[in-house]
Amino acid sequence: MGTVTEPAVTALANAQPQETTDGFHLVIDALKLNGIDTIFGLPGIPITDLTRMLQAAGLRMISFRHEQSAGYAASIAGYLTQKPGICLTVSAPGFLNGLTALAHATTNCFPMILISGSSEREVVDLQQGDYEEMDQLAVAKTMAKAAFRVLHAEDIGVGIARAIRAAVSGRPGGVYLDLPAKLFAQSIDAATGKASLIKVVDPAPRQIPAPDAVARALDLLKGAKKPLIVLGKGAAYAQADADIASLVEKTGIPYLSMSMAKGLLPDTHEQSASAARSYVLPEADVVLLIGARLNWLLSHGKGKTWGGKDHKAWGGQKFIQVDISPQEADSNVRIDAPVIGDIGSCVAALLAGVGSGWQKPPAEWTSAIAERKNKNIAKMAETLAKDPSPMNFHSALNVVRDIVRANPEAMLVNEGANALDFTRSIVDMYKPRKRIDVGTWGIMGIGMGYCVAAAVVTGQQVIAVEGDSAFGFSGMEVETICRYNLPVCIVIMNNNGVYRGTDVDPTGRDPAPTVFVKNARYDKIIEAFGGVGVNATTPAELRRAMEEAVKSRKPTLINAVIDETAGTESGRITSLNPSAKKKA
Ligand code: ADP
Ligand code: TPW
Ligand code: MG
Repeated sequence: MGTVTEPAVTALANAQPQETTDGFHLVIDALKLNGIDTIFGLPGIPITDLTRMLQAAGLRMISFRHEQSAGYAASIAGYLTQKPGICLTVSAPGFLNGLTALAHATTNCFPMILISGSSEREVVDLQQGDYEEMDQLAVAKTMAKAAFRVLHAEDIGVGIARAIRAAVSGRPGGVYLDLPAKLFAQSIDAATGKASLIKVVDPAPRQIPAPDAVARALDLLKGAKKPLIVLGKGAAYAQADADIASLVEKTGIPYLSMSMAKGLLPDTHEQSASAARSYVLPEADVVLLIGARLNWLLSHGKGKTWGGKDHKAWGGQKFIQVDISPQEADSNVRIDAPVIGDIGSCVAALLAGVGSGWQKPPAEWTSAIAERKNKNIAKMAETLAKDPSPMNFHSALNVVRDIVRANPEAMLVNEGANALDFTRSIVDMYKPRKRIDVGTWGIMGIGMGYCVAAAVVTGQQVIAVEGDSAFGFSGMEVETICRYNLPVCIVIMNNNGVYRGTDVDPTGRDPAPTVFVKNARYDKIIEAFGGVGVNATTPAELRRAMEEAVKSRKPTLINAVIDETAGTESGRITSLNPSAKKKA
């Protein structure tokens, strides 16, 4: 032991106790500084203390039963708020459970950040078998718009700033942020730490379209005899609702809403051509796409749906595409007039060009649409008025339709196959961003995570219409809904299985792969956690239960007993099933 010399002792005694901060606090401060107020996640090593400290710091920490649901919640929170939704998980398995949602966010163009704790770098990199060892950054890169790792406390500010910018700027998407365990405990000088944080200025900069691109689009639109507007969820995300409605109304052009764009204008709008979709797609001559990709959901812009001779043939339409991604145009068919920029700026520019003297589309076009539309609506009204026993999708959804009409502010969550397709076509939406569903992938499992996020982010009543199979993917989150006492009313369209409940194992040994326990009582699940469970076998019972749920705002699960023969294979997309040449 050396002896301490006299001057050193004096220096030690005179030094101010240095104020320090650590990785935990810097992460929290950086998130707060950027207006993040809610985290969706699931605790465990190395982030347990972070979840506690986030809560203590006044952020809302919503704790789930499975990371996938937390991730879906974060993804849709991003869609609803234009701020990145944050999902927080533990290492390897927790990270992987969150990864599906990260990929989903990227695919759907939702801004989300998956923050996962990770194990010790030098052990992971030498593959020496650390606790929950995995090279998470490498895995995430393939499914995220961007992926970052922070190794030093001084870099936390930059890491979070980059993650936010990457998630919300340009085409939004999923971002991965890797925070190794050791980072959280690193301590640095508090003033240095504070100075290292970045409040992101203008995270999603406006992108103004080029005037010549706007002029080209307007020229094309002006010459159209049978114009059509297609609104996608990018248009809903952009929150340019008033200008989009003006553009539609000033031009008088009929429009179609993609699933999550329903309600951008009320579905009951006279220019809505949804009830004549199969007529307008092949007939239209110029199509203006706003925030909608020509992917499988629009039959790739070609083939028979669009009037083409065979499944790959172009139907002859000219396309104008408004999108923030310059690479989207021509991905499936020729885009004659790409308008690249943010939808708010693009629609404003188009509106300015439309002015006041715009020639509305020829009456032959709009009246031909109206004729088909009215016929289809009348046919649907007839079907909806029937009261078969047992209840079918139509008679049950007729009730949901009325409840949503009476509560237009309510959020509607929807997943399943028939339960999805029938709800989309039967239940009208009246306000923007109220319908959230399976999205671009047609993914099952978003249900309860979306319910939690929708309730937390909007404070509105949530109504979920769930296939019995779809519900199973996230059903345990019913406990989360009860724990946070959220105003969620889940309606399970229980037809005893995937698509329908009638299949049998030809060998007679097991249940068929698509069939579940018959007459299951899903309503009992929520009772285990103090929620309200109702078994509804008639539309009247369903109506009473839904009205009560909306009035009380209590977590409610209604088991709607649906005729097990009512559904069709894959709902509306039967044609996408590969058909076996040789039957089993
Ligand atoms: P849908 O499934 O409803 O047809 P898609 O997910 O296919 O919608 O398309 C959404 C499109 O919207 C994407 O191509 C995306 O780049 C675009 N987009 C998202 N946000 C914006 C925005 N703010 N401005 C412009 N385009 C956007
Ligand atoms: C993650 C495949 C598409 S729809 C569906 C499955 C399993 C369930 C349909 O049954 P449900 O609806 O919900 O009872 P209904 O009304 O037709 O009876 N795994 C994932 N995503 C998808 N899309 C599937 C499987 C699928
Ligand atoms: Mg089912």
